[in-house]
Amino acid sequence: MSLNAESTAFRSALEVIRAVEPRVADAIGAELADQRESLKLIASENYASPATLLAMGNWFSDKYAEGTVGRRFYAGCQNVDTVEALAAEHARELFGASHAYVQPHSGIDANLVAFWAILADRVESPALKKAQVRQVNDLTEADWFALRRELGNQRMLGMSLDAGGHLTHGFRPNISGKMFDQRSYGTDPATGLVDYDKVAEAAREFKPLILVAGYSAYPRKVNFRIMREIADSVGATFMVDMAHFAGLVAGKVFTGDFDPVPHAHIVTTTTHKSLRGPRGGMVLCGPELADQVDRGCPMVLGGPLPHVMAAKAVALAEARRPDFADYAQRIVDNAQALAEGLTRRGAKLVTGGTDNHLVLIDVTGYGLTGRQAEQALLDSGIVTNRNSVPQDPNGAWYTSGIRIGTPALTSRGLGVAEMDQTAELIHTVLSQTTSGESKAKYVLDPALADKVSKQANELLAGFPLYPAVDLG
Ligand code: DSN
Repeated sequence: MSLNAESTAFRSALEVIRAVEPRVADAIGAELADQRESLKLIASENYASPATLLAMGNWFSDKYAEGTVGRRFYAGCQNVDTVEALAAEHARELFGASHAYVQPHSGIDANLVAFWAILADRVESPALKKAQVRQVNDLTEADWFALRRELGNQRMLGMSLDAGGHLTHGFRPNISGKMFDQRSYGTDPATGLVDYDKVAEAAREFKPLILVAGYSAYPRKVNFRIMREIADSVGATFMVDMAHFAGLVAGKVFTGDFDPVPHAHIVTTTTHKSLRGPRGGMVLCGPELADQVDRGCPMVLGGPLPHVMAAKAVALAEARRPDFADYAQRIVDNAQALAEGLTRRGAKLVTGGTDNHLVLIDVTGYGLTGRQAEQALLDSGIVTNRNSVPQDPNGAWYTSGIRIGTPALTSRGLGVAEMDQTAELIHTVLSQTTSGESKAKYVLDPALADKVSKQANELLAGFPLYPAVDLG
């Protein structure tokens, strides 16, 4: 696509918006400027392609399309059917899945759809069975009471939050922690790695209905073949939330035992992290759960977002191109270079390194809390987020870790040499910051923050973001 086409498209869109509410047009332009200037190391963020972004701004946004392809609760969905079917086809082909449901609006939504499908498939509830075969009017108040009782308090075993698990895997602040009786498996205190024997032991004791694997802050691969064996040994449904590493699965960096799709009963993901698509979610599964998954809307989800499904189709088509595999490999090469650069300079990393797209620095090694480190880095033009580390002494708010990820900078074209420079900037800030009088306060010389910020900008200058987009 030529420079002119992209610039013209975005300039024209902003001109149309500006005529109605100029402050929105200004904010959109300012967001691009901010993203261009910051060293974005948030492990869950990326930069979608112009084609993906443009596919979202159109008339599909105006359409209701509850139901599934060819079976809608609204008339006139033929074009929505086209894009939903395309997105699902690309997803199936890309991941080798027999079924793909591309309607979830986010990762939380995708997980709720999966939980519903597993409950509906697995829980022995006569009332639920009646409700499923559309005899809802025949259900008595006692049936409904029984249905709620039978669906509630089912058991889920997932990775603990401080080991890198996700809030939606049964933790109290999320609805999954209120729906399910949850237990966690952690990581080995000495190595920081998942101890599969301990997971098996926890599964034998707890006998979960659902065994969940997947993480948002674990810097290593998970062996999904072993996890499936553990699930099978206790009759659990094995669910993998691959939101963080979907791009590495798509790009065939995670294969064999480390590709969740052949091993899990059901796989959920977001589409906007390492997969580099629009903000949204997706569920992959085999034929056994497909019917229940397809009930996601209106069972769990609000009306699908056809404009986002159009963008998912575009992004998934991009991920099927050979150059995406190269991108995925560079994400991991960059994360490993960043980990090596930090370790060489004395940083303490959870598990001592990384196999994936993220690195978790234990900032207690610098005498800081995660919150202090996050803000000091932000003052210096480096955008990261604080994160718990295993057995975190500072709790989930202040934390003791900084999570950094490479999908976004890799999309910009930065490589291993620039990762070493990035490690130097991060280490400089963290080693020059001292703890203040509270877990949130810190002392950092503003001149140093300014100097690092300028160096970060110089580093980025060689790798322009959206180089073909000139907003004028
Ligand atoms: N918020 C995402 C992350 O940053 O990992 C997960 O939901």
